[in-house]
Amino acid sequence: MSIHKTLGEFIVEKQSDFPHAKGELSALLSAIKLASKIVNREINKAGLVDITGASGIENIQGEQQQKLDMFANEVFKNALMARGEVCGIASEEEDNYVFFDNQTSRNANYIVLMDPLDGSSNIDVNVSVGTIFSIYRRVSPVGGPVQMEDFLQVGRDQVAAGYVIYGSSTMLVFTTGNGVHGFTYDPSIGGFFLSHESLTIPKTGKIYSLNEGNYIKFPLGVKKYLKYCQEEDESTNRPYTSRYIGSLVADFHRNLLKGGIYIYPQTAQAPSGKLRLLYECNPIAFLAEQAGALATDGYNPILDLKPTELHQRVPFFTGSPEMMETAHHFMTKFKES
Ligand code: P6P
Repeated sequence: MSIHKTLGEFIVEKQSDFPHAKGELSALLSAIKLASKIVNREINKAGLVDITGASGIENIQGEQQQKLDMFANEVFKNALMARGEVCGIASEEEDNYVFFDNQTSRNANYIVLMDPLDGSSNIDVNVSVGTIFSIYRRVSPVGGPVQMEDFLQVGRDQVAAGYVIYGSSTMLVFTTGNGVHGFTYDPSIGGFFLSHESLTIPKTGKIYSLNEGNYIKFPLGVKKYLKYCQEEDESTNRPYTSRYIGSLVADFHRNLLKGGIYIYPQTAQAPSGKLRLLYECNPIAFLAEQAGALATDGYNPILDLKPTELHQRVPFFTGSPEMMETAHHFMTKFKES
């Protein structure tokens, strides 16, 4: 009987592939594994206990914080602090960054940005949700408090990124710059086992994912691309298929496996786009490029954008390279001032 490789065994085997490993990154990913198991357990019984639904508290985005959002934030924050490899975190659920001011953590080399539970409004209706994380080496002096500059680094400087998808199965998908690898959780053993090594997105696909309810306010280039997807043309396998779960991690994960494109452009409610650059777009963009996909703001690579604010939003396009090229063509041709 073949036993799949655990995450820890995989990292040991690929030690040379993880230039930052030296055990620190392995310990950091191990903290993420532990936290995701705890969150997974709560999500799986969410319907049975009073932990679903809104907390009555708003986050900095002015959005209703779901109880599980806050629970997941505390679980990941505590797991990362306890492991001693991280000196600070930023989170969608925290107004500002958090310095881990204890003897061990303040001398740590890494910072983490995260969306602890993305798509959490889907939990009450039993739809897949996810955790997204982004890891950098700190740039401020080791031993002192973390600074905003540690968190406003360009996405291309990430040392690792990944997501946990809490779906029909729970998976941890991550990259350290040497490919994208997926580990599936076996609750009967309590471990993550290698199930998708070197994930690579199909060069093209037939799936487009965006919220067409926002059509009226889409940029003209998005409207033109959407109509392109819906036209009949056998030679290019059109019309494509619309698939939109409303959970970035779930939509991205499906498109990564099957090919496709995900777009969240500027809309009336979100004139700069809805998704956050630091802890949604940058980590997904790092994974995308490592898997042979592209990720842009409609014009420029996400990973080259210089962040200016912790919770800043950007338009987000990511998917199969040939589909992204076509979308880019329409965005450029019909660019509005
Ligand atoms: P809308 C979830 O709130 C999220 O941040 C992403 O996970 C998801 O793709 C998007 O927003 C859904 O937004 O406006 O279509 O409901």
